[in-house]
Amino acid sequence: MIERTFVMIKPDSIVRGLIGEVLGRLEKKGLKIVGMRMIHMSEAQANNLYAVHLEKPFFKDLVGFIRSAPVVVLAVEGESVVTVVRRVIGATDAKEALPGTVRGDLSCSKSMNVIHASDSLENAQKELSIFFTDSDLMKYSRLDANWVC
Ligand code: FUP
Repeated sequence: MIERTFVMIKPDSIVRGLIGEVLGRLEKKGLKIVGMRMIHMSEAQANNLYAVHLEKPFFKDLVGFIRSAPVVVLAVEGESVVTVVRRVIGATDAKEALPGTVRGDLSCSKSMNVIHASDSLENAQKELSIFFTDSDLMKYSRLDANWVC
């Protein structure tokens, strides 16, 4: 089934100059970027995105980190894209993330872990709606659509 998911290139990637590297991995996998914007996340957006972690001891640091520099927010479309992107990014704790995954190759940190992606279709829809309206999302076809996915 064609799905959409929310992906965010986090502040550590931006200040380390890794936007192209991270985007390239998604593109090379065959995933279609249908929305993309660089933003400095508002406190309201951060609280909304991480609402599930409100009571966690790391919540304040998490929001502080995510607002410490810009992020690139992405809407990504493809067959089973929620699961595919989660596999591409790897485990939350980058020390545990397997080589070959974005986090496994580019970080050793549990908090500054390069990239975020929604963990379910339900969360994808919720997270996309924090940053995008339907009219922000692009319609086009990748020429290699029948070759890579
Ligand atoms: P993930 O879905 O892989 O991004 O992981 P979680 O939703 O569990 O966590 C969201 C973010 O909180 C992580 F990307 C990093 C941060 N976090 C910490 O800083 N410390 C923790 O112990 C767990 C998560």
